[in-house]
Amino acid sequence: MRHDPLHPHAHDPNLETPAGDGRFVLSRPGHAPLTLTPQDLAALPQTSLPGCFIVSTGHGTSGPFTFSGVTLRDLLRHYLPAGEGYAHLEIISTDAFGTRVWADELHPGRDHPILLATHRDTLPLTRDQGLVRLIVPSETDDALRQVKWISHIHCIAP
Ligand SMILES: Nc1nc2c(c(=O)[nH]1)N[C@H]1C(S)=C(S)[C@@H](COP(=O)(O)O)O[C@H]1N2
Ligand SMILES: [Mo]
Repeated sequence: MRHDPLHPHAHDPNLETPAGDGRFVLSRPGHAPLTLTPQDLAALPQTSLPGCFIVSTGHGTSGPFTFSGVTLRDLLRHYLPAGEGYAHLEIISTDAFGTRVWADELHPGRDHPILLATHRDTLPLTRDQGLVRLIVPSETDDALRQVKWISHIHCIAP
């Protein structure tokens, strides 16, 4: 199979915090890209996920943390015009890491939603902690989907 840079099998976490202020670009098929800030996220419905662990094969497990922010589902409900579908999302970071999130992972029946976290244990995420970080509670192996320093979210058309 072709190597997919957004689906690595192993990865050493980047220890060098990239520059940035947490703003990221949301691109949607057929629309102009939008630049969003942590302040924009604060205006959307907030969700808290207690009991999150970051499980790194390289440097051990940290947590439990309560991450809070906006679910990806609520973000898309707000910014994607009603009825517009997408097949999956590419979540890309400033340091060119990332993951894919499939539309069915955002199904409302899921009890552990995927979160765009802006806070950890009620405090804003620091730059070292990722500023805006994807939290995928179902990923408990090697933290490969817990993407820090989000810079782009691309909605990919079906
Ligand atoms: N942007 C970005 N996010 C990333 C990584 C990375 O290199 N860049 N590494 C991942 C891996 S492999 C691990 S183990 C965790 C480390 O997260 P921590 O610093 O909170 O322990 O971040 C994940 N998210
Ligand atoms: Mo990791």
